[in-house]
Amino acid sequence: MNAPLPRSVLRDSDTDEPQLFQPARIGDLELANRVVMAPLTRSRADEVAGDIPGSAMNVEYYRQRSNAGLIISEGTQVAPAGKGYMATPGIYSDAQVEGWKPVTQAVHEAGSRIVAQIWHVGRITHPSLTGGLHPVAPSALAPQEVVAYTHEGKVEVPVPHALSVQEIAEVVEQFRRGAANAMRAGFDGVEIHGANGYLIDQFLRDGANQRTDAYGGSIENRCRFALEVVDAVVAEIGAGRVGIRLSPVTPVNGIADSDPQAVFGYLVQELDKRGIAFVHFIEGSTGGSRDLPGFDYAWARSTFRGAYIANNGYDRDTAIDAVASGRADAVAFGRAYIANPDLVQRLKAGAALNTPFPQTFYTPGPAGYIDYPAL
Ligand code: 8OZ
Repeated sequence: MNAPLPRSVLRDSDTDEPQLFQPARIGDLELANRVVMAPLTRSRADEVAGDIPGSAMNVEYYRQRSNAGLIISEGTQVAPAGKGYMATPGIYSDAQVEGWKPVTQAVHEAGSRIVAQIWHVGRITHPSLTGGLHPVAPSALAPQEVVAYTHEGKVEVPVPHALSVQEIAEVVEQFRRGAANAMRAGFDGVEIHGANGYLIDQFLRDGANQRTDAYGGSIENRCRFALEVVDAVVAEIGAGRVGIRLSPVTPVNGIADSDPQAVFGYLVQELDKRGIAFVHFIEGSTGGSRDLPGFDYAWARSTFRGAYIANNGYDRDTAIDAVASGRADAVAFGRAYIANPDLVQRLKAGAALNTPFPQTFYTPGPAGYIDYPAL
């Protein structure tokens, strides 16, 4: 796994190309360039067979995008209860591991690297998506104004079950097993999904976590679950193959917090101590404004000694500048990668980008998935 890149890919950095397009090392991973494909839920796994990825269409989608130095897979649930949307792939069953293998193989054959985004949605789901399992969360608080998209249409999410300490340990174990499975499936590592109001984020925030035990209250206690997940995953696969995605100020999925700088400031310092490969920051509001106040990303960049992957609303010029100026080690593109399978070639050439079609982001089938044209 992660054999040295061929010389043709790992060039000397003596070209006049922007650094964004030059090789880099992130943790244990050697990347051909610093363009990252962000994790993107596409809802095209085989749900009937058991949330299994790896259809010919899934393989082709990732193969087309293997120009990225690093691909972060779509969110992949570590357990049935961690699923919150239709047809998202899992990483807990042997069949799912087998399903991922042709995906990781195709990406490696194209000279790219791929980590699995391991995910638990917590309270952002409904029993009709989890095989009847009730949603779980740090506290029995329903998120405000959140609906689940099910086969029966939009439904309100129920008040979740507050996890017991024993159940928290079981979820940590599910993340650990997800990381082990990711390595068995040929991934180069994992990104822990700590963003966007899902289970880890729910523990971090005082708007969702009102526990009075060791997992709630103080900032240290609210960060405990996230750090136990990180520690378990690091123990399983090594710190050099582990990253985490965070969205300190994103208000989605009913998440709210009184002091993101304090919570994420502590968390970043603890992540730094653990020597993980990267932190992946959604700067501002996921998919929206970058100008939301509340967290100092430059501070995080200078505090965390691993790689800093920047995300949210970057274009060619701002991405080139972020890496050239040292504000980021790499830049992740989400919607641009949905619509532009050859994004790196287009960015290098300064070519126009295709327009993404939101109406096919989460629909089954190849339309809007593998049929966006390359240059
Ligand atoms: C869009 C649709 C479904 C899921 C996230 C995993 O917000 C997601 C997601 C995004 O991180």
